Amino acid sequence: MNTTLSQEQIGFYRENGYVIIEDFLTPGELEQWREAVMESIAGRNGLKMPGKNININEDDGINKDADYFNNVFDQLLNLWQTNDKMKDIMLDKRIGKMVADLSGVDGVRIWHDQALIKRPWANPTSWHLDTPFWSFSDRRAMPIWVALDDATYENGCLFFIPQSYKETTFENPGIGKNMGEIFNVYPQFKQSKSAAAPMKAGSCSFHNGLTIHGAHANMTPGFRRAMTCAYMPDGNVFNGEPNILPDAYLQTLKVGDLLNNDAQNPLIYHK
Ligand SMILES: O=C(O)CCC(=O)C(=O)O
Repeated sequence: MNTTLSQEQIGFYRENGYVIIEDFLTPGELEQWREAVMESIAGRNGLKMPGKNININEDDGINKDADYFNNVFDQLLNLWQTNDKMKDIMLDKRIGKMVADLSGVDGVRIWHDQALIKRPWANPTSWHLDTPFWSFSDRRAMPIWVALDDATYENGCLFFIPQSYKETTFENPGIGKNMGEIFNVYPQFKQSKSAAAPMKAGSCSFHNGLTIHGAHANMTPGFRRAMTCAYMPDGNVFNGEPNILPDAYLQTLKVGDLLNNDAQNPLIYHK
């Protein structure tokens, strides 16, 4: 795994709110990730995430326009909790260190992982923000997005609005079926030039959870598979948003409680 970040890459991330790391995985590691992801998805029998009784083709109560959203991608969350190979992959402290170096935080916890499988002819992923969906509010949180197939203009590569993370807030514009709805909330970015992020399989990106981003439709008969994981800086507290937290755990939480449960949000790196 290519986990060494140059000062230039860190500087680019801090300026633009995203960075692409070419050849993050070796060809052998890419095969291991693909195998683990597909095995863990098969083991789920359609269950979207542990702790909630929701299947991948059902309304999860989190995203608007379920009928449309379920044809954006198959979204399976917290595979690390139900598959040991995924646990080894996702809890890798070298990735935690990359997140700490990019964001400047001391400790990094997993918020949730997710496989995002754009099926043939899938809908586009509308422009959206990530952090406002989550149960904590931290401007430094971020996901990694690892391409398991070549992500191209044709099959649904990511796009970012550079520097948008410096101005967006924790208000959630959602992710509906109108591609550009977010620009009604952030009119200052209506004229912005987007940055495309085509990637070879095994490359990855990190983006700030407050960077406006989206993805093309899949205009091909093939799959565009990605494995992602969102990271929460250590020390964050519950903001009242249920998001993906298991119902049983939610019942024990009140706003302001520290999110330090290692069974749900393991600490994968600390300086
Ligand atoms: O894979 C996609 O289409 C979108 C990914 C995304 O929005 C994310 O990883 O935050």
